[in-house]
Amino acid sequence: MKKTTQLKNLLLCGETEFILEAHNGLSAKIVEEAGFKGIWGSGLALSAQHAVRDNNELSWTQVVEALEFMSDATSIPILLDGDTGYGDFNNMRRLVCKLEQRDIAGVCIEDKLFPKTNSFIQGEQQELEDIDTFCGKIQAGKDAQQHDDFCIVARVEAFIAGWGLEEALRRGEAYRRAGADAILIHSKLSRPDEVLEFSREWDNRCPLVIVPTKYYSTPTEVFRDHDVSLVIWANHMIRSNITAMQATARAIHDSESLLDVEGQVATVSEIFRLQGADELLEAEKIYARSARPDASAIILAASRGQGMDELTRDRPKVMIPVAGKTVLRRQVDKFKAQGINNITVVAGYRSEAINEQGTAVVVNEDWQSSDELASLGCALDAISDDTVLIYGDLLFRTYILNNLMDWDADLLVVVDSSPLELAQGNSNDLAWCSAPDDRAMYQQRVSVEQIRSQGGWGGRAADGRWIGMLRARAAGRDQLLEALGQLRNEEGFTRFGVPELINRLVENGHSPQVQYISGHWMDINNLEDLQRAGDFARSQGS
Ligand code: SPV
Ligand code: MG
Repeated sequence: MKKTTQLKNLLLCGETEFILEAHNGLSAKIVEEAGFKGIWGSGLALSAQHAVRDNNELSWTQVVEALEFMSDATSIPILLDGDTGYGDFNNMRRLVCKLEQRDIAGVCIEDKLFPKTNSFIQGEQQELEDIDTFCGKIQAGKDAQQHDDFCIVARVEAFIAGWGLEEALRRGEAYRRAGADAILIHSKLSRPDEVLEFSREWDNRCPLVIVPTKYYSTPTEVFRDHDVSLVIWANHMIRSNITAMQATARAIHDSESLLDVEGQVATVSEIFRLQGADELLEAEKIYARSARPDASAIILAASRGQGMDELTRDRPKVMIPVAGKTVLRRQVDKFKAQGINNITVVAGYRSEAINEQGTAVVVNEDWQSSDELASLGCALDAISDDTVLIYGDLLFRTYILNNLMDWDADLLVVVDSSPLELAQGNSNDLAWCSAPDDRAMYQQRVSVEQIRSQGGWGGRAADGRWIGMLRARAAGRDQLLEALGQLRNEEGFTRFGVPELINRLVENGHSPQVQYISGHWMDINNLEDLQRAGDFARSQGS
């Protein structure tokens, strides 16, 4: 329902309704979440939040700007405390026009002179506007409004300025005739006598609005009994704000610590919630395509590493520095550069020593008696719709990951076809593929058929070596999870590595694609590798 209509309904529904002050987007949202059906855009509070006086020191455009944030943050109507309309009838027309453009439901104007002073500061000395002039302002506002239900509330300041009931009624009646949708009768007394007297005489000629700031101890039932249409709780958000902020500032200053206040203040996540941060994350998934919001990386780093006793006494292999940066940091930086920010490290040996920023660490507690797939099983939650799985001891040139992410395949493994790699006598993770690397410039469509260490396969020479990097996305993710689930139920699962998983994917009828590369990577298996790694990292931008 349009906000103007909501406000009109509050005034006309025949019940006593309540609205609460707000002074910015956040307080407006909090008012709505508390259950209020409307918001009072208090001039006092809007000025006070900027530490300026309620004397039109805040310009009307600054007021309208603040209201826009409040309106954007909420779905309930805002009744602006529009002071005197910020000028004459012409200023009033422009105000109404601008308020409607910002979806503000109504404005209350008071019969004082611009620049006004708050009613509770030397009220008696305040001069009232000439009745006819004020009626002209109301009429101009009503004529200017586009939507029928936009509300103009006329505020009678006769009691504030020291006049009696007769003058208050005379003004109220004139404003009603001029077209006001409701009359706000204000009083600075600590008892409700003036407004109750007025309401008796007013006798429901049109909706009556009150602001019980000074006569706050009056039971609300009394307002109901006097047919008050709308009660404005006019400044209690800004006042509670001030009290809370003063206490917090004092506590932090005096203790030089945050310890005492941490439990007393809203959490940072509560701020995020009020700002609607979740919605942005969802929207990024749809619109910010280049950021790979769904992509994740899983780094297998549970083992200690063989033959590096001293170097891995207090840390796992991935935390050994290579040319000034740990192997893990090098990998994480590459992932982040690709927009992959969801990075999980599966740790085991000395897991507490893994502390690279930007990673989540999960621990394979059985790292000593289990292998890679058991580690992967510890990171099931991290397997997203687009997951890169990588060995933690891998150094590689940036383009290898870039190409991996550019390739449009559901399952993709990186295979090094360089003869040098094959000739080194290292028979780990040899790969047999549907075709050898043709070294052509164009992408070959090749799938992997078998990965194994030691021994041959089918009497054929291997086509290369799997480097310990794969990507599973979309349907490939489900296929990978299915294969992992099957292997989990098999005897020997604790000894299985990622090659067994790839082979099972092939056995299940899937075709993991091969991205052939030629060198430009290394893994660190011993001290000799480590010595080479420094040169590799420095020379190859790895
Ligand atoms: C305001 O909230 O700014 C008001 C109400 O105008 S009062 O402060 O009571 O005048
Ligand atoms: Mg005001």
